[in-house]
Order: sequence, then C-alpha cells, then structure tokens
Amino acid sequence: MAKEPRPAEELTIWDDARAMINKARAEGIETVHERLQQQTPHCKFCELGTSCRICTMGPCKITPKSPRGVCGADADVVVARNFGRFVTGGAAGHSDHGRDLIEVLEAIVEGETKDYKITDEEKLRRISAEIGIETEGRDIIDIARDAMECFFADFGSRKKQVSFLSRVPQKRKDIWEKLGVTPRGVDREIAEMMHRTHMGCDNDAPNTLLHAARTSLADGWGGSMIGTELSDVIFGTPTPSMSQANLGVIKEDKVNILVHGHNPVVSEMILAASRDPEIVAEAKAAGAAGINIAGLCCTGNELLMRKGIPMAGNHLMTELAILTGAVEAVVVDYQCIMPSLVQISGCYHTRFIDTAAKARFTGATHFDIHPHNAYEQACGIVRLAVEAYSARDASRVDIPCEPVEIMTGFSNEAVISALGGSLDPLVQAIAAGDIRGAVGIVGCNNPKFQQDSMNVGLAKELIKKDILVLVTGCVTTAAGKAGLLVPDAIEMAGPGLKKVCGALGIPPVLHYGSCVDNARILQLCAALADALNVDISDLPVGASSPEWYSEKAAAIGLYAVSSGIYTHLGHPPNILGSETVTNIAVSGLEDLVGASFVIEPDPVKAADLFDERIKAKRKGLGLSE
Ligand code: XCC
Ligand code: SF4
Repeated sequence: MAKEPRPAEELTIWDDARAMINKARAEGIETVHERLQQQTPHCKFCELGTSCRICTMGPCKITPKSPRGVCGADADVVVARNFGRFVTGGAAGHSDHGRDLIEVLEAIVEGETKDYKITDEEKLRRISAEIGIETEGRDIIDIARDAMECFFADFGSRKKQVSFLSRVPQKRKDIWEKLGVTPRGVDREIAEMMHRTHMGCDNDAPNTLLHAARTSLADGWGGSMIGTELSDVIFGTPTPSMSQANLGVIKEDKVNILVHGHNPVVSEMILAASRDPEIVAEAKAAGAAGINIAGLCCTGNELLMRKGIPMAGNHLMTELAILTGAVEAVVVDYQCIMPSLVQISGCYHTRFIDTAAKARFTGATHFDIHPHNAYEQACGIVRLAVEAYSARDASRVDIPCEPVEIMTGFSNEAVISALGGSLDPLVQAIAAGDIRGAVGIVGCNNPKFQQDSMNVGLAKELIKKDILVLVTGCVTTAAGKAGLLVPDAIEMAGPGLKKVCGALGIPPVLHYGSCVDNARILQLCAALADALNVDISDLPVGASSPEWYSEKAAAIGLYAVSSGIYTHLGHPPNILGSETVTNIAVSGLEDLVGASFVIEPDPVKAADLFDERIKAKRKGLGLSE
C-alpha cells in the first residue's frame, strides 16, 4: 500500500520549498521526499555498517547468530572497512576536484588556454613561497610552473608529506608523526585504503581507522586545500560583497540558468558567456530581459564567494528550483547532483546539461568542457538556454518568494584585511571573551531531517552564546535564508559578538565558501594556534555537520577531528554495528588526536555541548569561561 505523503511543513522549514513540494505533488512529479518514503525502512545491516560486499564468498551480514563473515571477519573489521572506504570516497571527490584546478593551471602555464588566467598573482607568489618555491624576482609563469609540479607531486607516492603541511603547527605534526598518519600523497592514501580493505589485508579495526584519518588529512591539507588555493589564484580571492538567496533569485522575465555541482572551472565560464554582449542581445531578441545566472550547492558557493552571484538553493532545493517552471537550463559539473534532476527537467522545458566526462547523466545534453575550449562550449550552452526560453510555459511558472539579502566573501585574506592586517584583533577578542570561540557549521541537507532545521537552529543557538559561526557548503543557503548572513543579524547574537561584529560591520555568521573551502577554516585554526603558540586541539573551536549525507562530509568530519577539532554530527555514520569503532569515534580519538566526534540530533543540546567544550578549552588557555 502506498504511504501517505508527509505534509510539506514537516519536510522543510522554508516557505519556498513547501510551495514547490506542493506544486510537485499537484503536478504528479516525484521528489526526494517521496523516494525516501519508498526506501524506508532501510536495510538495518547497511545502517549498522555490518553488511559486507567486498568479495564473492559473500555478501555477508554480521548478526548475533552469524558473528563472522565467510572469511571470518567480525563486525569490527566489517564496519571499519566500510567506514574507511566511505571516507575515502569523499577524500577522492574533493581531491580529484583539486586536481582539475592543477590541470587548468597547467594549461595556463603551457599556453594551451586563453579562457583561464592567473588572476591573483600576489596569492600565487605567497602560497608558492609557503611551499618552498623560490619567488624572488621570478616571472609569474615560472613560479606557476613550479607550483603546478609541486601540487601534482602531492598526489603521488614520492613525498614524505603533502606541501601544505608547512601550515600545520609543529605540535600537531608531531602527533600525526607519532600515530603514523602524516598524509604523504593524496592518491597514495586513497589507493592504500582500497588495498587495506581488500579481503585479507587490514583486519584490525583501529588500524584501519587510523588510515582513514590519514586519508582524510590528505584531503583537508592536500586535495581540498590545493583546490581552494588554486581557485583563488585563477578566479580571484574572495572579498566581502552583498548578494541574495532563495528561489526568488530566479527571475520571471529572464533566461534563467542554474549552475550546479562543485568546480568553478565550468560555472565561471558559464557566467562569462552569459555576459557576452552578442548572446545577451540574442536573449533580448527572444523576448527576455536578459540572462540570469544563479547557483545551487557548492559551485553556487564558488560563484557567490568570488562574484556575488545569487544562490537559488542548497541540496534539497535543487529539484524544487526546476519546479518553478522558469529555469531554462541546469548546467552541472560533478558531485551532489541528483540523477532525478534529469527527469524533473524533462517535465518542463528545462535543458539539463552535463559537462564532465567523469559525471555523465543519461538523458542529458553533453558538452565536453576542457581548458582549451571552455568559453566556446559555455557560449553554446548559454545559447541553448536562450533557445529554450521560447518553450517556457508561462502558466506553469511559480516563483514563490522574494530573495533575501546575504553578505558573502569571507576568505582568510579578507578577514585579515578587515582586521587591519593581522589576526591579533581576533585573538584579543577571543582572549577578552567577546568572541568566546568559533564553530564551523558545514555540509549538507538530508531528507531524513526537516530541511535546514538543524543547520539554522544550531547557528542561532551558538551566536546567542557569543560563539562566532563560519558556514560553508549547503549550510550557507540555510543561514542566508534565515537572515543570519547580514550585519543586522548581530541583533540575534550575544553581547560580545554583537559588539565585535557591529564594530566591523560584519555578520555574526560568516560565509566561508564551498565544501572544499573548509580548508580555509583549517588554515585559520592553524594560524590561530600559531598565534597563541598552542596546538589546534587547545583552541576554543569546533565543527559541525548537522544534516550531512555525503561521503565528502564524512571525510571533512574526520580531517577536522584528526586536526584536533571537536566535531558534531546530527546523525551517526553507518558504524553503530561495531562497539569498537563507535567507541573510537566518540571517545577513543580524544586520547589519540585530542578531539572526537559527538552525535546529537537536537540543535539546542548540540549548542550546549559546544558551550561546555569551549568553556573547557578557554579554561585550559587561562581565559575566563
Ligand atoms: Fe553536497 Fe557541496 Fe553536502 Fe551540499 S554540502 S550536499 S556534499 S553540495 Ni558539501
Ligand atoms: Fe564476507 Fe569476508 Fe567476503 Fe566480506 S570479505 S563478503 S565478510 S567473506
């Protein structure tokens, strides 16, 4: 028997989402929420992490009656292997994204592209010096060539450590060295995890988990950090600017193109092509007032941070955005793109366009984008959207709200410059207790939660307690829609945060970028630790991914913990079938790396946990609670 659909009010906290969920139901279009119901209850072995499909003597399920798989693996081994591979999937996603940026830099250096260039030369010189490249008096292309070689080598097997470990406080590096988790090379750690988790290799759960930590560190301080830094070099380092968010950024009178995925390499070109005077004229000739680009998920964050391009929505808004009936094209690169978007696009005039050989969608129109042809291909894509405009059915258009204002663009460079050139004022504000600590709220939506209830609820609770919040990924849109990303949001903050942010004219919740940009937060923590001459684990900071769903979020969580940052998750990964693995995650790591995971589905309780942690860390630093 078909289940009763759950009311839209239960599924999301947002009016724009509720309106579109109801529109979908009225039009007979299925969304993620109906599919979740069809899939529930989930397989409990998979939920516990105790099913194994690693070889064909199985598949095996570990139960009290059959406590070992055919090969003899017990619950601990099976759960640790599954979790290890899960984290590794995420590390691979972020890091392969980082590699794509190195390849663009290579094309620039080799003169194979006119479409991309080095935009922030000063930053390229600075980061090159950090990784030991001679920069004095050298031509920028020569520096870029050396940086490119160095970053490519970070993916290989010959190095003892990835380059950006130059940013890690010595105390932290000593801990990693002692545990044997210093990340050597991105691809090496990923490949080694696949090897270790082959049948008959690493059959000791704690040992497998240590390698998961190492792999995640290769992501955070390697692949992701390279991705972030080179994106800044190529497309510009973000500076604060104002923009807008929610479905109201889709414009009834314009050709609307939504960019979705993660890598700015594609979306930046779509943006550039949408400003081509010839194509704009074509749009006007087709009866539109112009061409409007809006973002979804993390490639949206990339354009928002650097170019102030508005954000249509986060993960659970991606299907709903198409339901406005006013989207001419969805252009995707990779990651977090629900295959259902092809079907929903097909219910409208919307063109669904994929652009990456490694992320093709059956039913999509494919444009093969490479550094040498990117602008030309992007022009073709934008023209396809212009063409689709005349096929729009005005009677099915419903843009359910007006956009809200948001402030964006808080790179570390921008923050330091706002502080007058150094982190000292921030350190002083923390010492004085005006800012009691900081928490990065990152990651996704998951239809198992009322959309954004946790993301927003936690942010609001923390700022009340004078805890500065940094947001990235899909939490950005949540915070923005809740009015937390504007300077006026200080009215929702505690007195200390209100004073400091008020004086600087900044919001109490800062948009720090996309998910690979969590590397910016790592770098900030390292710099703060150095400024205080302590380890990262001594800082009054934390991380949270309240509504996470993806392998990438697990990789982020694990590199945060392994870097010494206490990390909250709204629900556990699929590890509860092993007491050993669960205990290591929620307490054992504390002894090893000075931080651990905490699972708490209630945002108020989670904020209290952060409060306790921050009190203890402040005390440890000799500061008032
Ligand atoms: Fe994906 Fe980055 Fe999660 Fe959003 S936050 S659902 S991973 S887009 Ni990365
Ligand atoms: Fe079963 Fe062992 Fe094969 Fe896993 S590796 S499927 S537990 S026999």
